[in-house]
Amino acid sequence: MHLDDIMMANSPGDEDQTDLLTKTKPKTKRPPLYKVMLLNDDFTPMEFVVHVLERFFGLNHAQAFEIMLTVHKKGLAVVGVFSHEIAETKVAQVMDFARRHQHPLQCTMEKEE
Ligand code: TYC
Repeated sequence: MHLDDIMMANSPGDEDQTDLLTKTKPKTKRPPLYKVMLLNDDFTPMEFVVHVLERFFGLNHAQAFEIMLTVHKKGLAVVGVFSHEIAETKVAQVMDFARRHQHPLQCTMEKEE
């Protein structure tokens, strides 16, 4: 056995230097989540917003009233966090329901970072 062989040998678990750039990390990434938000406006009745929050977001009356008031006072609020597909469905349901009742209520979604 030469000295060079001893110096180059890798111990178990000690990878060769060339692997550092090529090794891939096992991907355990969860799918991204999306915040669904309601926006304030001057015309949609408060009770309509409360009804939307109960109907489409499964909130009880007290929770729905509280979030409605937050939107009213702050301009917007996150009303739930969902997968992309569920978030899109919620936004579409709210926008369609508001349009059918001729209220300008706006609902949007945004990727959660
Ligand atoms: N600002 C509205 C009003 O005073 C109430 C409102 C609350 C509208 C929340 C939209 O997302 C909203 N009638």
